[in-house]
Parts: sequence; structure tokens; C-alpha cells
Amino acid sequence: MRSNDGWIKTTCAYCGVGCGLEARTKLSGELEIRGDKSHPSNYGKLCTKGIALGDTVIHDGRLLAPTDNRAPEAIELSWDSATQIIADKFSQLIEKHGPDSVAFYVSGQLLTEDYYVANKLCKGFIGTANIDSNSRLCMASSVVGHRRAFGSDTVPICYEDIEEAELVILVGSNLAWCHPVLFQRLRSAKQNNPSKRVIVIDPRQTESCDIADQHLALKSGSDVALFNGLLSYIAGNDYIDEAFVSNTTNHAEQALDSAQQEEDVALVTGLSETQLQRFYHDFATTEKVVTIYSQGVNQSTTGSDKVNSIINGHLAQGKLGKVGTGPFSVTGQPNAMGGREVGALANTLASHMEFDNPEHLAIVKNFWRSENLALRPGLKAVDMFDAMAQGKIKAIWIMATNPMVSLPDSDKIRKALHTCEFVVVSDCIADTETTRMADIVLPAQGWSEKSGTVTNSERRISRQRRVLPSPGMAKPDWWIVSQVAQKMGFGHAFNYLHEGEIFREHAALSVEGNLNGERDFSLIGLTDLDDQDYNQLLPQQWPVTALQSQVVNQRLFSDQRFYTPNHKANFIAVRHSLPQSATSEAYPLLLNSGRTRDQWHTMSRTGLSARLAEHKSQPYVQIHPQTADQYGVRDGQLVEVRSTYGLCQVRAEVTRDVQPDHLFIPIHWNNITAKGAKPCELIAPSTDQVSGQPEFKHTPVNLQPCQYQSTALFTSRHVINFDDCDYWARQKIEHGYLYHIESKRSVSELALELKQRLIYQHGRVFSMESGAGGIRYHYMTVKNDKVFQGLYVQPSMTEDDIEWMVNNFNQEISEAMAGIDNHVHSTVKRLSSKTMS
Ligand SMILES: Nc1nc2c(c(=O)[nH]1)N[C@H]1C(S)=C(S)[C@@H](COP(=O)(O)OP(=O)(O)OC[C@H]3O[C@@H](n4cnc5c(=O)[nH]c(N)nc54)[C@H](O)[C@@H]3O)O[C@H]1N2
Ligand SMILES: Nc1nc2c(c(=O)[nH]1)N[C@H]1C(S)=C(S)[C@@H](COP(=O)(O)OP(=O)(O)OC[C@H]3O[C@@H](n4cnc5c(=O)[nH]c(N)nc54)[C@H](O)[C@@H]3O)O[C@H]1N2
Ligand code: SF4
Ligand SMILES: [Mo]
Repeated sequence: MRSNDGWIKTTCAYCGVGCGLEARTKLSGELEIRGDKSHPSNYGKLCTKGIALGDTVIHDGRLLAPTDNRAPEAIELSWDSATQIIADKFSQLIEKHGPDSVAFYVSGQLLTEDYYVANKLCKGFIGTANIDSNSRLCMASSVVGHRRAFGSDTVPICYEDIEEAELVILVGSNLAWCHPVLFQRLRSAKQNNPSKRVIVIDPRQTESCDIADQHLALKSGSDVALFNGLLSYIAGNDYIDEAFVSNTTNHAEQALDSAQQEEDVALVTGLSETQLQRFYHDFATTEKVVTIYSQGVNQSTTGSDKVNSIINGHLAQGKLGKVGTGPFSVTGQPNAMGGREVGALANTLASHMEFDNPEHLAIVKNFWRSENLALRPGLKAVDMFDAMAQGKIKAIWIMATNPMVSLPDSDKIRKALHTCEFVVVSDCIADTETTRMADIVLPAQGWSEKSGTVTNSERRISRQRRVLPSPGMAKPDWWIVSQVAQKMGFGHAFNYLHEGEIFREHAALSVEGNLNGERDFSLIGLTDLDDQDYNQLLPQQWPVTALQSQVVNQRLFSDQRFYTPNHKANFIAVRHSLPQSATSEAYPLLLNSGRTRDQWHTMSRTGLSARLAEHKSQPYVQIHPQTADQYGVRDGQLVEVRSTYGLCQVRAEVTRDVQPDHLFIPIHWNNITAKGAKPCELIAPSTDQVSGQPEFKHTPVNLQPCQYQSTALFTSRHVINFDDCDYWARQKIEHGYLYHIESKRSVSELALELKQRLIYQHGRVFSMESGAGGIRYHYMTVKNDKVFQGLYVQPSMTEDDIEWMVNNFNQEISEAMAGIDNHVHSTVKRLSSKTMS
């Protein structure tokens, strides 16, 4: 799929929109990126993160070789010995303690082929279902909601429906920042159709509200009450689609009963009757409604019920399976959907087949020719780490996820990994909080190096293609897993030579026992792709009955047949219940957490782009002005946020976007990019009882301003450890990093301390102290007549200071000196330049 002028078609590394893009290496070695106009997810559009992908393929911090960290000095290993060590250790533990003593924790950032092989090894050959994915933190409640309602984990929608809908409702979704290209498509559709409406349901005001006709800032965790109110309204005002409900659904009465018992929806949700009536009327009287929902729904102790409360509303009016209508769970990661397809969650088997179905067990067992198939579900992510902390799981293999940062109660995760006898981590980056806990670290190929398929939110399978060579010894995840499987004695089932072979096997499994459409997921049209077909594969939306050579837009359930035993959809009776943790006198504020526009998760990739760092350059907490006043917090000041679990240090962003007494901290910064800025340090490991998904958006906390005396900016070409300072956060800038530092010490003490970190061997150091009593210190080291490092210390920094430091870095020394003059002209008392060596 390389064009004559060198462009290679591939798929974006980030979100579940799954945008097609084209990449090409310039003569300078840089990677050029542009949107793929022919790709049906984005038709050429890309967002800031997609556009900046070229910045992130640099080799800074890359993991290059398998490493054994068990000895005091890490030892580099060959692939042969690394995979042998893992195979031996896993085999020994399994023999001694049984298959359930080992586990895999995998990720929606693996390719389908990687995912398939990991699931096959774990469930099919080791014989335990202790394989779970970070999708547990992301999609698990939606999976439960779909399976309860439809009998299958089916997203019925295609993106076109968002454009076709007359009303689009965003529930707990900041689409503008998290699925930007879908948001662009929605915005354009709204511009073209002035009667189209958008409603945002989110306790927080987000950029998604910019195009909203109504924003319902409901109370955190009250979505079930809101949607039960909708169901009652639909029934109470004769808006039910009687024919649809009676012919194609079960349990409508129970669900309605339950909804009608919901007392005082206005009080529970904190919304006015007028707001509620307007929303309900709009939903009930509009034919084409799409309800998009995401982590404000899923990441909750009532996440599964929230999902079903939304689906109930759609079922009541037959609003699904038709153009422009339906409930739409948008997926987060590039291959969250692929992981569900291969079944790499602890409670699913494979290929949308289930443990509780003996036929399914037989199909999978025969297909894999496995003697040792796991017969019951394994441990879900949070329980898996609990079992590790209790010493029950003795070996874990973590792939493409960073649980030290992304699972709740970081302290417990640290203890679990500490207790676990043998921790293997496959990643692309050498230094993450999780690789720091590993016994064996394995270098995996990352985006642009790896090759395979991913499935996006509308069930569309696209190829990720290799565009760059792999650095060091990096290998594909499927290859690494297969090597270990072979060395564990399962060679016959894992002798793959190419990812295309794995895909064909995955497609073939989807067809087993599924010739009459018994299951939703079928790739029957892709079972006999040859290598060339696979290499040239165009986007395919499943179910794939025949190879799609043109874009198709299919929606499921158009035939009103569902995958339940009687082929009817289920209403699920749900009731609002309060989130598991409540505020108290000691912890009176509520912490919400989520994403910013230009960073991705734990920043291992986006953290390498200077332009992406400009949007939000430091960890922050959104605080309402009234709350800020009450706690004596100024905008821009560092604050400490505490819960019963831990504490976190972030900069106050005082804004009316959050409600009084509500805080919001982004998930991205962690101990690699800042000191103590992780919200998961504070978050309780409470989960939805059915889905096992953690409650990330509702944590009782307290707040106090930090009392720091001095602040510094430090520019460097290399990563520096500033952990002995009270606060630091790292920002990527062109050719290096900018560190934001604060301290309890005086300005002069901090200056003295940080001066030690300058690398003097690069020739001259310019030093300048100014202000009465030396309240402002400035230093630059110089190499080849250019600024090599900079240090600026004073009581507090302004945006101007920061901008100036960034510009100063890498400047010609003469310009930099002039810059200093300009910048501090009024306070410069003395400008001395001296040479140190
Ligand atoms: N820029 C960027 N984009 C991403 C990612 C990223 O890291 N960065 N990650 C990707 C991934 S894996 C995912 S899962 C998606 C997540 O995408 P989203 O779910 O859209 O993102 P979040 O910011 O986690 O949460 C969405 C909103 O839920 C709201 N919310 C909190 N509590 C409640 C509640 O009780 N009810 C309701 N209705 N809303 C509530 C929050 O205020 C927040 O604005 O984004 C994907 N896209
Ligand atoms: N407080 C709070 N916590 C949350 C959330 C929240 O809203 N609030 N959201 C949750 C959600 S929805 C999600 S999805 C998770 C995300 O959390 P994580 O999955 O922990 O986040 P990432 O930073 O994406 O971690 C991926 C890791 O895999 C590596 N990697 C990338 N590609 C590959 C590859 O091909 N192979 C291998 N082996 N490694 C690779 C990257 O370098 C990186 O270290 O966070 C969850 N945690
Ligand atoms: S919307 Fe998502 S898939 Fe598309 S370019 Fe942006 S991050 Fe990539
Ligand atoms: Mo996610």
C-alpha cells in the first residue's frame, strides 16, 4: 500500500475513531503525516495528536533490548535467552501452583494479531482465563450493557449515523477532546443542518459544549436517575413504540416499573424540571436520535446500569438499527474493539463466544486443538492485582499498558507488583513506572514499526502498516508471545511466520459454529485472504460477509433480531444508587478525572512532542472560583489534593467549567513526567459489581494550597532527576525539556542547589543575579555558541518568563544575552559573565 510517491497508508496510533492516515519518510528522516482522504472514518481529517505523530517517532527513551533487572546491574539479554527465562519461569510456577498462579494484563493498544495470540496462549494452552485487558478500565460496563440488552457485545452504529441524526446526545463524553475527528464530523453536520441539535450531559462544562443546544450539568453519578426519568416520560406521554416493544423486546414492564419508582429525578440529578422536560421532550419527539456515551458512563460503580438505562430509552421507541439512530458507546483506544473481538477479557472466551455456553467451549477447544482450555472466567484487572498482592498470582506478563499509573490505588498496585515473584513487562519505552517494577523488560515494536489490524468504534477493521524500521531489537508482540509459547512446549499451535496468518486464523474462528449468523461477529469474507490481500486490505466493517472493496456502512439490528435466546432485546430494570464513596467532613470535595486534548494517557508517546505540550504544559486541577476562595487558593498556585488513599500535587486552574466543590485532574502526568501528580494515587479501587470497571470519576478529597517560596525553570537537552525538589514537572520543548520547579526553600538556596545540575564542561556559564537581595538568578551554559542549558530562579514565574526561557534555549549566545537584557532590563543591576570549567 505504498503509493508511487512513497506514501504508505496506515491507521492513527491513538483513539478509537481509527482515522486513516498516510505516512512518508522525508529525506531528512522525518516522518510526514497526512489524513487519508479515502478512509471512511475521517475522509482525510486528522486532529492535533494525529498530525503530530511524526514528532513522536523519535528514539528518545526507547527500549532497545530485552533486559533482566533481577540482578543489581541490569543485564541485556538475547531474545532467545529472554524468552527461555520467561517460558521456564512460567512453566515452573504452573507446575508447582497450577495455571491460575500466572496472569496476563494486556491492552487495547495491542494489535488484533497480538491480542489473539496472547489470549490463545493463556486460555487455550496455559489453561487459565487470568488474562484481562486495560479495556476493563474503559469499556467493560458497555460490554455488560450490550450483552445484557442485545445478548451480544454489539455496537449497532456507524459514524454516518452521527451525521444523519437530528439529535445527538453526548453522555459523559468529551468528544471534542477525546474523539476530535468524530466531533468535527458532528460539528460540520450541524453547520449544514441548522435544525440538528446537540445535548451534552456532563457535570463539567467541556469544549464539547461549544456546539451544544443544551448542557445538563447533572450531579456526578446520577445518570441512571436521569435516564429512568426519560423512560417514565416516554411511557407517561404515550411515546412508546408499542409494536416494536411488544414484538421485539423482553421485560419492558419491569424496566418501566423500576423507572417509575425513581423518586424526584430533579433532586437526584440537581437539574431543574424545565431542563428535564426539555431534554425528555426533545428525545421522545425526535425520530433520529444518537446517544454517544463514554467514560462518564462506564467508569462508575453503576456503569453497567447507566449503559442499560440509556439503551432502555432507545428500545422504548425502537430507536436503533435505523439510519441516524441508536445508542453508541465510543471506544477509547485504537483497538479496544479488537480486544473484545478476540476475547481478551477475563470473562469472555474468544471471538464473541462465552464461557457459560458448552457449545462455545467445544468450538474453541476443537479449533485450537487444545487439551487444556480454561473452562471458567479468570480474574478481572482490579481483582487480579489484589490476588497478586495476596501472593496468589506469582507471575504476570504486562503488555502495552502502564498499570502503575492507570489502575486505581497506585499504592496497592506498587505492593502487588512488589509481592509478585516474576513480573514481565513488554513496552516500547525504557523508563515507565511499570517497567521500573519489572524483572524482565521486553522491547516491543510500536506504532509505525508494527504491522497488523485494529478495529475502531464503528466496527471497522483497518490495517496499521510498518512505515519505519524497528530500533534496536524491538519485535512484534505476537512474535514475542509465540516464542515463549513455543518454549513452553506449544510450538505446533504458535509457529506463525507472519501477522497475516494470525489474522486468517482469527477470521476462521469467527466462522466456526457461525455459518447461519448465530453470532454477531463474523469475518467469513476474510477467511481466505492471501498475504497480498492482507497487505492491501482496505477498511472492512464487520460483519464481513464478503471482502469489501468499497466503503460499506452497515448497522446491526435493522432486522430487529437480537442475539438473545428468543432473539428479542432485553430491557433491564435499573435503579439509581449512590456511588460507593461519599464526601464527608474530612473529604468534602469530589474529584473527577479524565483527559486533555493533546496528551494521550501516560504520555509515553505524546510526551515526546513539543507542540502537543503547549496546550497544557503542567499537571493541573480545575477548581471553581468559589471553592478556590473558600480554600484560599489562587489561580496558577500549586495545591495538594488528598484522599484517604494518598495525595497528589497539581496546579490550580480556577474556572467555572467545574461546579463548586468539584475538582477535575487529568490522568496524564505521573512520576516520570512530574512529582506526585497522579490522580490514581487518590482513587479507591471501587468497581461496578457486574463489569468490574473502576470508579475513576467520583473520589471524595480535600484540598490545600502548597506554601512554596521559590520557583525555577530549568531547560535541558536530557532528562534530569529532580525528585529531591518539592515539586517538578517536565515539559517537552524543541530539542529538549523544560522543567518547572517549586520549593519551600528561599530563592537563593534553590538557585544554589539547582546550579549544581548545570553541566559545566560545555564551556562558558553565564550567570546573572539581580533584584534586591538576589531575588532573581539566571544562568546559561553554552556549547558551540548556543545556549545549551538555562536556569532561572525567582519567587514566582509568569507566562512571559516561561515563554522567554523556551525561546532562549538553543539560541545563539549573542541573541540570548540581548534577550536577557530585554527581559529583565528594569531590574538588572549587574550582568556578569564569567567562564567556569
Ligand atoms: N486527547 C485524548 N483523547 C483520548 C484519550 C486520551 O488519553 N487523550 N484516551 C482515549 C481513551 S482510552 C478513552 S477511554 C476515551 C475517553 O473519552 P471520554 O470519556 O470522552 O473522556 P474523559 O475525559 O475520561 O471523560 C468524559 C467526561 O465524563 C464526565 N463525567 C464525569 N462523571 C460523570 C457522570 O457521573 N456522568 C456523566 N454524564 N459524565 C461524567 C467528565 O466530566 C468528562 O468530561 O478517550 C480516548 N481519546
Ligand atoms: N484516574 C483515571 N485513571 C484512568 C482513567 C481515567 O479516566 N481516570 N482511564 C482509564 C482508561 S479508559 C484507560 S484506556 C487507561 C489507559 O492507561 P494505560 O494503558 O496504562 O496507558 P498508556 O500510557 O496508553 O499505556 C500504554 C503503554 O504501552 C506502551 N505501548 C504502546 N504501544 C505498544 C505496543 O504496541 N506494544 C507494547 N508492548 N507496548 C506498547 C506505551 O509505551 C505505554 O507505556 O487508563 C485508565 N485509567
Ligand atoms: S481523532 Fe483519534 S484516530 Fe483520529 S487523528 Fe485524532 S487521535 Fe487519531
Ligand atoms: Mo480508555
